[in-house]
Amino acid sequence: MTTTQAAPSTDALQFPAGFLWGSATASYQIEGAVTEGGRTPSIWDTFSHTPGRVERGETGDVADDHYHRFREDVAIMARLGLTTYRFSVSWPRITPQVTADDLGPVNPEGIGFYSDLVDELLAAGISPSITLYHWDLPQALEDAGGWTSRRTAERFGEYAEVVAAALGDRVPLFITLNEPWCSAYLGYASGVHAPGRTDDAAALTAVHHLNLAHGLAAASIRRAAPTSRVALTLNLAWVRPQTDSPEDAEAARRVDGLQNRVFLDPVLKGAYPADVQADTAAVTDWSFVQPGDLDVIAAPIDVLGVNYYSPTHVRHWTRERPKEHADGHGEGKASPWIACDDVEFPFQHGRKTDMGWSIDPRGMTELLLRVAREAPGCEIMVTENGAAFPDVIDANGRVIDTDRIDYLRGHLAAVHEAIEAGAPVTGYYLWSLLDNFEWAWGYGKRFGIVHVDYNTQVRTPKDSALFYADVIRRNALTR
Ligand code: IFM
Repeated sequence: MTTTQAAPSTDALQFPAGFLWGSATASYQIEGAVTEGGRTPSIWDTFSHTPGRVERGETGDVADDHYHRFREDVAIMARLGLTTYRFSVSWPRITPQVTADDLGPVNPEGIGFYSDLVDELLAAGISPSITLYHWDLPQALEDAGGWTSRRTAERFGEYAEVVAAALGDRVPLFITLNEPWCSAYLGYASGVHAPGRTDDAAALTAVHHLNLAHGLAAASIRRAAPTSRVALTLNLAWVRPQTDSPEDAEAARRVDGLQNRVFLDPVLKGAYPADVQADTAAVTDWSFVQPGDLDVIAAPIDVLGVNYYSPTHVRHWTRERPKEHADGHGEGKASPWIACDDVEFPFQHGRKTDMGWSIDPRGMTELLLRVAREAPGCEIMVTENGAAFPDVIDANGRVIDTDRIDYLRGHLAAVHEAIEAGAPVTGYYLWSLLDNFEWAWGYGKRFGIVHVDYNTQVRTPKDSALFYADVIRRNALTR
C-alpha cells in the first residue's frame, strides 16, 4: 500500500480532485477503557449492563481497546492512505461531573486523550473530523430526563464549546450530532437503544431537543473555533412506496416526515413539517418548541452529513394479515414509527447484508440528489456507508470479504453518479474502520474493513481494506 497518486485510468470512475476519503468510528463502539481517564458512565454503559438489552450480554467495556491502541489504529489508517478520519468524542470523558444544571469541571485527561489522537492523525497526514455526540450521553443527564429535558440540550451546547475551544485549532470539521433519529426514536420510542424507554411523547420531545442541541452546539463551534466548519449528520432514508397506490404514497409521506423532514426542515427551513405535527397531534401538542428555538436550529451549516445503508420500503397495512416488519422492529414490540399504525415495512427479495438490510445503491444516488435539491449551497459528505458480513479469517490469515467489496463498489459508483448529476459531495467515510460494538447486536455484526480478534485485539486488514486503499490511491473506482 502506498499513498502515491496513481495515473488516472480511462476505464475508471474518477472522483473530483481533493475528494476526501475517510473512515468512521464512534467512541463507545471502539474505545473501551470505560472507567479510565476520569470517565463516568454513559447511558450505553447502563444499557449494555442491563440483562437482556444487548445480544449475549455484551458491553463496550473493552470493545477494540482503541483508548490504549489508538496509535496502532492511526498507523493502519495511514497505511490505507485515508485522508480523513471521523471519530466521536465521549462526552462523559470531557465533563464527567455534568448535571442537568451545571456542566461541571473539564477533565484534562479526557481532553488530553482526544488531543493526542488529533496530533497523531495530523502527524500521519490525516485530517480529523469530530462528531460531538454519537449516543453516549452522560448517565447523570439521563437520570434528569435525558433528551426529554431542555437542559440536556443546553449542557450539550456548553460541552460543544469546551471541545471546540480545546481542539478547534487542529480540527477542520465538527459534526454536532450523529443520527438523531436513532437517539430519539430507538432510544425513547422503541427502546432498543439506550436509554431503552418506550414513550412516543418522550421521543418527539427528544427529537426537538436534539435539534435544539445541534443549533446550540453549532453556535458554540462558531464562537470557539471560528476557522472550523460545522456539520450535522443525519441517517436520511430513501423511502420507497411499495406500489403507486395513494395509500402507499400516504405511508411513504408519514415515514419520510418522521425520518427525514422532521430533522431536515428545522435546520434548512426553520420550521417543523406541518403534516408531521398534525399526524402526531394525539401524542403531543409540540409545546416543547419555544419561541426562538427554530432560529437557533436554522443557523447555516457548512456540511450536511448523510449516512446511507439501505432503502426503506413501505406499504399501507390493511390489517387483514399480520404486519411485515422488514425494518427489524418485531411484532408485539414497541415501534419507533410514531403514529404509523397503518404502515408496514414489507420484506424485500434480493441481496441483503448480515443486518438483513437490502442492498440497493440506487438509493444512495437518489438520496444525495434529493439532499442537494433541498439544501442548495450546502456541501454534502457521506459520513457513513458500509456493510456487515459474517467475515472469517481463513487458514492463510486472510479475510476474503468479497460481499463487502461488491457493496462498496456499488455504493461508490452511486456516489460518483450523484456527483456527476450535480450533487456537491466532497467526501466519503466508510463505516467502519474496525469491527466494533454494534449496539444492541453486540460484537456479532462485523462492519469493519479491518478485522478485530476480540480475544487478542489483533487487527487484520480485510481484502476490502486493500480494495479501499486502491480506490483512495487512484482517487477512482476502477471497473
Ligand atoms: O454502527 C452504526 C453507527 O454507530 C451509526 N450508524 C449505523 C452504524 C451501523 O448500524
